[in-house]
Amino acid sequence: METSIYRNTCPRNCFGTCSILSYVENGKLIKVSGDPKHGYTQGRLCAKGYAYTQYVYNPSRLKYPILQMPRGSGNWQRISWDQAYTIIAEKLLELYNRYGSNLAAGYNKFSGNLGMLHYAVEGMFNSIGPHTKPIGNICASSGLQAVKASFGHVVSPNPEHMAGAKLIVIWGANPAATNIHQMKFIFQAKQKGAKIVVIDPILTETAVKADLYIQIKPGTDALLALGIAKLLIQRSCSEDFSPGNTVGWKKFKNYVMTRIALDSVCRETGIKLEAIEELARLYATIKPAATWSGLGMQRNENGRDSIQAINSLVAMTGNLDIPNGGAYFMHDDIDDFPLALSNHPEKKHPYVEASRCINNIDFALSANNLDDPPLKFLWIASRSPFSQDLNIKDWEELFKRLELIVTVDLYMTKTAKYSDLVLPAASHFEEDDLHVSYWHHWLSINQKAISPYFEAKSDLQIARELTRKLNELSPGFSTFPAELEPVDWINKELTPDIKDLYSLNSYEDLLAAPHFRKKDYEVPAKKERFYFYSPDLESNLFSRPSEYQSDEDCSYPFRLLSPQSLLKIHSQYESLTWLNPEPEETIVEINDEAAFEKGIKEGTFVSVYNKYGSVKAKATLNPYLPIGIVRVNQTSDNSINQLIVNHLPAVRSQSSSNFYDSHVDVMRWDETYE
Ligand SMILES: Nc1nc2c(c(=O)[nH]1)N[C@H]1C(S)=C(S)[C@@H](COP(=O)(O)OP(=O)(O)OC[C@H]3O[C@@H](n4cnc5c(=O)[nH]c(N)nc54)[C@H](O)[C@@H]3O)O[C@H]1N2
Ligand SMILES: Nc1nc2c(c(=O)[nH]1)N[C@H]1C(S)=C(S)[C@@H](COP(=O)(O)OP(=O)(O)OC[C@H]3O[C@@H](n4cnc5c(=O)[nH]c(N)nc54)[C@H](O)[C@@H]3O)O[C@H]1N2
Ligand code: SF4
Ligand SMILES: [Mo]
Repeated sequence: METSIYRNTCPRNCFGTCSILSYVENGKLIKVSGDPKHGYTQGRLCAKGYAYTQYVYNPSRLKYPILQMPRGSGNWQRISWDQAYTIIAEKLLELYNRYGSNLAAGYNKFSGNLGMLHYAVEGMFNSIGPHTKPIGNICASSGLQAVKASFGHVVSPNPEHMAGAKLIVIWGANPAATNIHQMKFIFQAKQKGAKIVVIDPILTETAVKADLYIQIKPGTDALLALGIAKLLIQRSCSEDFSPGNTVGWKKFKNYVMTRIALDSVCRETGIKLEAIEELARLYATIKPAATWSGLGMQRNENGRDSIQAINSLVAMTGNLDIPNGGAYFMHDDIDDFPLALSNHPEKKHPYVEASRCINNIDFALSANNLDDPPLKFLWIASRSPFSQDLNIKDWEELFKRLELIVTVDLYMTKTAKYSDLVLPAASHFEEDDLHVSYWHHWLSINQKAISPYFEAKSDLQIARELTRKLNELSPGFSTFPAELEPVDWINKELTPDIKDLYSLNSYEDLLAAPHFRKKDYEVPAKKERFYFYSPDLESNLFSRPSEYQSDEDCSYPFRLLSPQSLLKIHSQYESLTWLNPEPEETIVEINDEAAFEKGIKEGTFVSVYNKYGSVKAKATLNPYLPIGIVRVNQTSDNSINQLIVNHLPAVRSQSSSNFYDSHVDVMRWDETYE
């Protein structure tokens, strides 16, 4: 039997953006493997990647458009695509007539598929004119702001060069779970004698591989970095540092020397002076040092300060502009591209000038506050807010107000279950796309390798077909160029500049191999201008729960951390038995002494609760966890996010969502009243 091989790209919100070789026989995907031509992933996938054949043919995948009447009843009825488009188009037209514009219609989209053609959702909404538009990045804004404040723009060195570092300091990232390809480069460095340091409140899978593990109280990394800076200055280790092309060194130095007291650093961070001195010694004596600020560190109120302070430490140790050194976070190579779908011009409206933007960090609350006109129609794609967002009660309230909720997904998520209409999305093997990473610097193609599963369609195909229906019912309603094929959109991204940047002659080159961005990353920050961190004198760098939470919110004894886990991507992959053989349970890890005091034993059911609600979970005791912290996994149906409430005002729109700033208590389930 003949086997055809295609190039795909894993589209998940993950550092790897792995290039995949897909083996197809008789129109069926029979196997996937890593693409050896990809310089970063070097022919490997993670376990989730290798499970893609099960993901594609999983019987629980959505097959047809379905309509639920009434919403939340579980009474689903299969309908045709034409019926689905008619319901949606008639509602959009009716709302336009009722309110005089499309502002009552909006969408919420995040990170299910990061391919460039998935901006079809944005393009489709732009094409109907001003609407209600989500902005902001709940995952990474604080860190991106910090990197911009330090460098003036977003920069992150080539991660392959970490293999040549002699010291690797990982703050608040857990690559052994979240970025397994990076572990290869970390181990290569280690084999050559590099020292690895991990700073994390949890003894993670990465931390156990470190030479030095520093257990820090969440939210206090800025203080630790400044404490180290003080030691370096006191010991004249930074004397040969030349401020050169930097701004604010004197002010920073003065701040550190006058405002940072090492005894309070130890007290607030929970770290012994010996450990702080040891890290200072490593920074002072080993070069090049690669420093990595993880996304986990910026899910609290101090995230931005932490990353800026750490970047300053990197600069003062002379590690910015040397090969194999540098400050890692993530980059924005994607902004080199025209992003033709996302930037498809908004259709002009006679008097409404532009779309109404609401910030994703508080999407549901902001949407509930809209009244002129209220939000009545919501399109959800690549997103499951009921399991992944915070402030879930606001989502419940919003759903009550909406007249039509359409969710496009591959699986029946918790959010889909509360929707009126659910449309089956194609998997990445069933569509064409183009991908860049936010971590490495490779561009790769995603080829359509198989026909869509049952009646599934790509987000782009849905945009094209809905456009036709809208224009059939109301000519000219949408300006979306429905006639363009996926390859046309890919070619729009491959401008002469992009072809030059990635050494491409044409689209076809990408069918042969992923291409590397040729801009030189050898020297990470290349004598960049650098702005030293100078917190204003009033700023409070101590571990503080969000100032936007009440004292009562913070009165519960355990800080709730719920970072990512190895065999899942957020709420995805729960039903893949190759990865998760048992039905996914909510697990709470608790320090054994803290558990003993509460009469909680290994494996018993407990209630994790605060004033916002309670989640039933199975307890597991972890003697390495600090007494004041519990760790809970992210699950789809019984999501711990029900307990995460944190309203940031609009002025804080540049922040990530503070997923790790909430507090809870835990009690035995048999002691609860339920
Ligand atoms: N397998 C898998 N991989 C993934 C994902 C997934 O769901 N599964 N998700 C992807 C996405 S979207 C993201 S954003 C990334 C995130 O990946 P990472 O950057 O690794 O971030 P997290 O997993 O959120 O958290 C990393 C660590 O930060 C620690 N931490 C929490 N608060 C603090 C603090 O105040 N200071 C310090 N020093 N550490 C702290 C946590 O204990 C945790 O161990 O992973 C991506 N990769
Ligand atoms: N408690 C807690 N909550 C968190 C975090 C945490 O650390 N702790 N991390 C946060 C972070 S870092 C992130 S990035 C967010 C992630 O938040 P989301 O982006 O909402 O997370 P996912 O679970 O990945 O959900 C994406 C959905 O998109 C669907 N999908 C996949 N491909 C496609 C496609 O091609 N088209 C369409 N229409 N849908 C598709 C998937 O099936 C899935 O249901 O979660 C945040 N929530
Ligand atoms: S989940 Fe991440 S590491 Fe795994 S295959 Fe996809 S991009 Fe690669
Ligand atoms: Mo994320």
